[in-house]
Amino acid sequence: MSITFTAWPENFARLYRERGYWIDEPLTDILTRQANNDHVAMIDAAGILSYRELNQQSDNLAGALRRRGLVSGDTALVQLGNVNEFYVVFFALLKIGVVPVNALFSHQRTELKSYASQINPALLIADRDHVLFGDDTFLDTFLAQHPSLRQVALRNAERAEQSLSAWIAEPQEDFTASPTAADQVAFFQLSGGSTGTPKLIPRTHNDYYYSIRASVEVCHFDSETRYLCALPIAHNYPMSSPGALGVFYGAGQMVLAADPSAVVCFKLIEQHKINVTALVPPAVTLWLQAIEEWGSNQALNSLKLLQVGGAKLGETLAARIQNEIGCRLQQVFGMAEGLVNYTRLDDDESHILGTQGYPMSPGDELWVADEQGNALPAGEVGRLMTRGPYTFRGYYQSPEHNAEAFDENGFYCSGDLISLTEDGYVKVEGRLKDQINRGGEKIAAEEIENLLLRHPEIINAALVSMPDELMGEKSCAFIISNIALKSVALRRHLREQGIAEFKLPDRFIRVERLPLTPVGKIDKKLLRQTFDAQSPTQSSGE
Ligand code: AMP
Ligand code: DBH
Repeated sequence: MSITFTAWPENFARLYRERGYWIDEPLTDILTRQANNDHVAMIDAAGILSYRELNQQSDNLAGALRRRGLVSGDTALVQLGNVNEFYVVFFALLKIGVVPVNALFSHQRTELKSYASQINPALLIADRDHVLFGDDTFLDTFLAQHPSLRQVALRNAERAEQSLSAWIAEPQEDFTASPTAADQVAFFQLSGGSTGTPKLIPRTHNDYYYSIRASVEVCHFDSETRYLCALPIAHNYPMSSPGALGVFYGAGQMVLAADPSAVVCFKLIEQHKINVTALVPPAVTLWLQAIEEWGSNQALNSLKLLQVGGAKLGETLAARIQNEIGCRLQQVFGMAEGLVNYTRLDDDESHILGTQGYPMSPGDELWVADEQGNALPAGEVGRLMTRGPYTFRGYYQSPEHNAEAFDENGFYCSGDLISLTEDGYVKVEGRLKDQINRGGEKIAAEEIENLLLRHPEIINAALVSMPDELMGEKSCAFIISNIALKSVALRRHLREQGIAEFKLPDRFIRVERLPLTPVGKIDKKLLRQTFDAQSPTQSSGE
């Protein structure tokens, strides 16, 4: 059985094949074409895997999963951090046509439950090192709540029958892969979201493989590439822009960092002669601070290219990269839904510093819409509308949301406000969607508001962004309650619901009433103006 999803209309599918964007090969081809390559593919804190080993280990695991009854069309919930096993698991699942959701390692109970209830997974792969899976308490409840789960494998498990590493070590000869068809769903990507429940994005082999090949071409990844993956491994950006899969496609080498801090990364860059990495803007600021503090960028000598994306990079910060880090900058404006824009390696300085690049594929269609849906000319700010060979056509099982997110011609409205330059470069100018971009980590306001409303003393709540020098944006919850509530208590309430730490509001403000727009919605624009007049040093009102 294959997964139901919104496919591209037949005439588009034909066009994308004719133009060579869709090649009808599974994503596993990225690895199997290197099956006899003994060069290093991947390095984490625990070990090194060559391409041959990565391929063999994923064959082993795929066989082990088959023997345990997993079949094509099943789904899996996976939560692994920046460890080699992530890609052993990813390829193993694709090889047997099992469709995964890769949760972020920062995700907690609420996110995992939401994903599981959307996909009804047959398999759970998790890590004993994650706080939720340190013992069996959560696991037992989770299994009871999701009876679709038939198998569990744990990294660092004590018992062999649940041990991911034992399954990976099960020898497997003459393995024949049976991935899902190339025009079917390969895996689900996670949306940053703007609604109450986190949405899933079906990605097909054809569309995702194309986004990787096109990225590799734009970014010149090849066998000389030594890429540091310092962002969360499951995120679309380090997976595909060109990310780990781009490294594998080019037969380069990837090194995994536990986090993007300068302390961790500078050492790895020096040790492995890393020449390219991808960061979000706040990490760039911290790297520049570290260079100032330590008085040297010596450790970063090998670094040739720094990709920055996930949130808007200010021009002042951008300008410091070349001088102080001593490498080229590439801006990356992408989304798990598809469209990725890059500044090109040979662009002039004004484009690299002042724009977020332009779409990576000539097959990408992009225009700017006003509120009535009319196309706006260059220079004017409006909503980003896009469709193309690797931009999805619908969130998984979300007909109502899809009706709003797409126009009648299949253009996706990302909720970003942009303008186009005369020569077709994108500038990100703001956002319409009800989301906070906290240094690249996206928070759907509605998700947090719903959790706040579960508090017995909270009558109403609105989450909005407030400017922050380091993170770009932080989150502030305006709440109406009959009694004063301490922010520690409110954070505890949210933690008890089990959500990722980055989603906890940075500040709480109690108000008498929330301002409304003429149509009766909470006027978040007005709420955000609270911060316009404040200096950044002003203390938080709690
Ligand atoms: P997600 O839905 O989590 O994949 O996040 C995608 C969103 O991140 C985009 O729609 C933008 O709002 C934001 N984003 C990504 N890259 C950039 C960038 N370079 N500049 C500004 N915003 C960005
Ligand atoms: O923020 C993103 O989601 C993102 C940023 C850069 C992304 O998905 C990508 C590149 O592919």
